[in-house]
Amino acid sequence: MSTDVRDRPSTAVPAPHPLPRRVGALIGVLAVAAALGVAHLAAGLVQLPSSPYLAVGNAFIDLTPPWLKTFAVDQFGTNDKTALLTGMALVLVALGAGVGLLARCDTRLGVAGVVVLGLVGLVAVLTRPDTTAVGVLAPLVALVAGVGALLWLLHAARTSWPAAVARTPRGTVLPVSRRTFLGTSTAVAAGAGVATVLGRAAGSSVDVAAAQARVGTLTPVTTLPAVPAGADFTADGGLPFITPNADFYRIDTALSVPRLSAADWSLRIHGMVDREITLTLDDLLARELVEQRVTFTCVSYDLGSNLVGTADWVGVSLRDVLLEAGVQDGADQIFSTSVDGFTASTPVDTVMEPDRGAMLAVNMNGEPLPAEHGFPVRMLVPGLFGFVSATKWIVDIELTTYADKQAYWTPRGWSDHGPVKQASKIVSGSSVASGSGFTTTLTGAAWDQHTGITGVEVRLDDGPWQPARMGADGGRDAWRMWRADLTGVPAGEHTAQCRATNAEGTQQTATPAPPNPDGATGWHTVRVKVG
Ligand SMILES: Nc1nc2c(c(=O)[nH]1)N[C@H]1C(S)=C(S)[C@@H](COP(=O)(O)O)O[C@H]1N2
Ligand SMILES: [Mo]
Repeated sequence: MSTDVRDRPSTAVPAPHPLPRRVGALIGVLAVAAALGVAHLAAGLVQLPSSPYLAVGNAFIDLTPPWLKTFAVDQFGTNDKTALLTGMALVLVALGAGVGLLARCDTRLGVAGVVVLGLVGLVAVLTRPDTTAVGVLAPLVALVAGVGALLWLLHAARTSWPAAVARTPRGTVLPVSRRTFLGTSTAVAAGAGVATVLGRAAGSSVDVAAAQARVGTLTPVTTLPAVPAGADFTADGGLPFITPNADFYRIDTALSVPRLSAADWSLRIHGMVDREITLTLDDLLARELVEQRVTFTCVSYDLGSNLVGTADWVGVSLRDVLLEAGVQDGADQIFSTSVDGFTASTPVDTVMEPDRGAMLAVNMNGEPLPAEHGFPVRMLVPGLFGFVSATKWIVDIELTTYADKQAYWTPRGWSDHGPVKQASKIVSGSSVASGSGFTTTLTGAAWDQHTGITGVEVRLDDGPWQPARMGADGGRDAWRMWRADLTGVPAGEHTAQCRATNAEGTQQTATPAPPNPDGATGWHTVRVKVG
């Protein structure tokens, strides 16, 4: 692609020839990549979740209007975060290319473009609830790296594309060497990659495993009996009664899992209390520990979805801690805050019920809380949806009023009270030929935490309701498994439905309601293929 200009008059001053467009675009993309790589590294080194990339993503999540959030979850389900990060990456590639095209024509414009992108990252980091003064380091260093990479690449490119440089006094073009640009761009790309990888490694170097080992296996004063035999129907395709930690659903507003060391953690209890209390992990573990078997449900549970699971939790009574602090008259809201800025509004009345079992949990299924589920400490209240009660990585509890403070989901169109809704779902269906038709076996789960489930009925094709065989009762705060064998089912497609009855004799309502604003209702309905 070298241009032969020897036949032109040697005195002519060529107009500054812009670089090929694709080179300009590539330069912009690489400069943005360099900035992000350096940002990751800086964020990792200062051990803070201050990576501008994640901060922009988090800010985006927090600012997402409810309709867009619903759309994203509908489209991508629990992959909505991957979709967001991928979308952001594509947008950044486009913006980087745009900046590069500007820089190709006018260096100053390109620099201005990088600065604008850098400032967006800086603002996002500054508005994160978990940013400290040192947290602005990452976006600032990133900005410098981005501008530096842009200038370096432009220089290399202009050296490499002869038409873009002025001629030598003798009128001959400089030797054509694309190698300069190739070398520089490879160096920038490799540097960005290495910085990202190192940043990740540094960022995850808070040794959660060591901190978890310190919590170890705890000895509660009240331990649970083993899950009764016959509590589940896993052999028939049903769910296990206890959900393994690795399979337990996860809901996080933030993009990265906070990694706390046990030594750094403390919980402040303040606001409308007689005595403010600050608890360290040692303080907490020195208290009386209790164990409870509790089923968690997310308010986003939609008929049949997997946003429900059961674990054995060990922790301390939240009521006892609050009795020590002395809740003042008029306080009706427990406002809990996570280290990542998530907040939940929990009714004081519910938590202060003597037999409610609201707790600050430190163990999940015999292990220290996994980082994903809130290590070192999370809150939980049997019978309330997670979004109003189950704050992970909890660091602050303020006694206040609903009139004074709104938690994370409230302004986003969700209820500020969240008792779980009585529900049942079909988990599996299988059929075997018997006689002239088939026997169809359905398994499922039913829950109405803090009340308990006594029965489940199933039906096919709006036929008569038939009682299911109930799994052994694992306690009123846990779900109950069921299995039903429907006989004489003809081959073909059928509609199966289930409904539960709770310990108060209330039958699960048929009235359908979506998850928003305070939980889904209705009968779970599935199509089963027989034969
Ligand atoms: N810090 C923090 N805590 C949180 C959330 C969150 O996004 N951030 N989500 C809540 C919601 S909506 C639910 S349903 C439960 C889920 O807990 P899990 O992720 O351990 O299953 O955690 C609650 N606690
Ligand atoms: Mo949730």
